[in-house]
Amino acid sequence: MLVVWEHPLSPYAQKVKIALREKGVAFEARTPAGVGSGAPDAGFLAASPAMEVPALTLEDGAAIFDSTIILEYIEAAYPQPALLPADPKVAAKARMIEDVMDTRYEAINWALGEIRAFKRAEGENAAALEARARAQLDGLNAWLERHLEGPWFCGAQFGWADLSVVPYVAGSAGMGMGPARGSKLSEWLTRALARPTVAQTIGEARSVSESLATSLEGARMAVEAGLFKRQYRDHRLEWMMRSGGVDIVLAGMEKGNIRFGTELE
Ligand SMILES: N[C@@H](CCC(=O)N[C@@H](CS)C(=O)NCC(=O)O)C(=O)O
Repeated sequence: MLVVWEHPLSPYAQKVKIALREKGVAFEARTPAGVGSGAPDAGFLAASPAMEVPALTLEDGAAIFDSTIILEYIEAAYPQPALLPADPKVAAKARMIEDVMDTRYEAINWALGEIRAFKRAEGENAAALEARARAQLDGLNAWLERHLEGPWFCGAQFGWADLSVVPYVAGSAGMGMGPARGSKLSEWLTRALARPTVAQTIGEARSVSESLATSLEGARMAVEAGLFKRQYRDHRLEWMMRSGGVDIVLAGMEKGNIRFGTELE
């Protein structure tokens, strides 16, 4: 059986699980020990040298990392039902939406987590960063609404674009930063969350986040002590640098509780 290396809270992993569920492909979901700490278990490292979830291990042992590459594999290996629109122009639109979500939108949700869960900023500093995040989310939500052309992003069929948007918009909504009530995007979110494949995947994330809430103090202390190093890379690092979080990055480097992208060997 396929193995999906994941963490239920990872939006990238959620994309993959929704796609497999839409296609009715059975898989075993495995959360690697130590994921996110900077020192995960060896079996996972073999599948994902960058130490990121998701990764997919095939029946013959071959492994694929990166959610977009995994989605491409799934679409080619299990073509029905198609998730990527047949029209090349519409397919490109779906991929552009995915890219915006994976880079720009994800960075904002992630930064909110750093501020709230890991207390990287407090008081006025936290309020200023949150205000930037709110303004950026409003901008992205407006951009998304301009691309919403029917019940789903690419028309009549739920597909690649929708499954790429829902983890992130559900994530910001879960932090009280969702789209405006009654907006087109909020109605789309309600529709998407009612879909069984999405409901199951987001439900798994919500139950993990409820149980994590009780152990969050432990995780925070591990980060504070530098035992758990959060990954500041790519768009996440850029978000901090341009949204007022330079001090957070510098403090994290000093305390040794942040790290950058993994160097492959
Ligand atoms: N480009 C990758 C990004 C995956 C990613 O960033 N995953 C995060 C979880 S949301 C992760 O595993 N980070 C590793 C870490 O924090 O150590 C993809 O699309 O799969």
